[in-house]
Amino acid sequence: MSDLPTLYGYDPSSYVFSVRSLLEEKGADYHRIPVDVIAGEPRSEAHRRLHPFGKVPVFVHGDLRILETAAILRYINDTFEGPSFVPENPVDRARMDMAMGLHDSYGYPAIVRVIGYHRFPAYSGHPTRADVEQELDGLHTLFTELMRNRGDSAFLAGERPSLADFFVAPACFYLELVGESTRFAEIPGFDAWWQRVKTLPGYRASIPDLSEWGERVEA
Ligand SMILES: N[C@@H](CCC(=O)N[C@@H](CS)C(=O)NCC(=O)O)C(=O)O
Repeated sequence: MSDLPTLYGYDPSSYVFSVRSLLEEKGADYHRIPVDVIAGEPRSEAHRRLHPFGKVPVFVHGDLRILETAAILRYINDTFEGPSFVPENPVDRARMDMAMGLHDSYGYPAIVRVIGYHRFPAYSGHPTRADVEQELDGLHTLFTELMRNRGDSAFLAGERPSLADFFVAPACFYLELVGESTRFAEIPGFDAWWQRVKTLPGYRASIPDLSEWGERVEA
């Protein structure tokens, strides 16, 4: 399986952002095939042959097709050269998996509503300000729990960055972008962690070009 892998994705997608961050950290070479989420391309018949639920990212390597960002991140971590971002000890691995699971279950759906309110209301079902406040309350609970899980560690699951940091970082990027992140600064440890993550080269190199949204974000 020596062929270059292919990432089907939409750069602004937070999940695709995570995958690109890890590929950058690994220094991996790969093909990119854009699939425009806002234009509805993931739901096309062609894309559904790759992902029956019409989502990105999809990662193809040789005969292997991987769906689900957590699985893609694990595969990239385990298969490509470069440092590992999966902690060796089981306690930190559990903390990493827990952070990723919490973000998937309680973070991502809220992020879509909050960002959608500001940038793509039709795509996210025209949330009201009251909906956004409710989602931000949920995100406050999530980040509080993530910081509790982090404890005194520098990163979400230990002293070194793990898959969890790359998984959660895009959510924080977007909350900051739309001016909804100030309330999280009061959560003990949150800001110190977030400023640390922002220095990671893979994260910085993967900040999406949002010019189609009329935005320009510096790394
Ligand atoms: N559980 C999936 C979620 C993927 C997902 O929700 N992707 C969004 C973009 S961030 C998407 O493709 N949305 C297209 C749509 O719903 O039309 C994963 O971990 O990869």
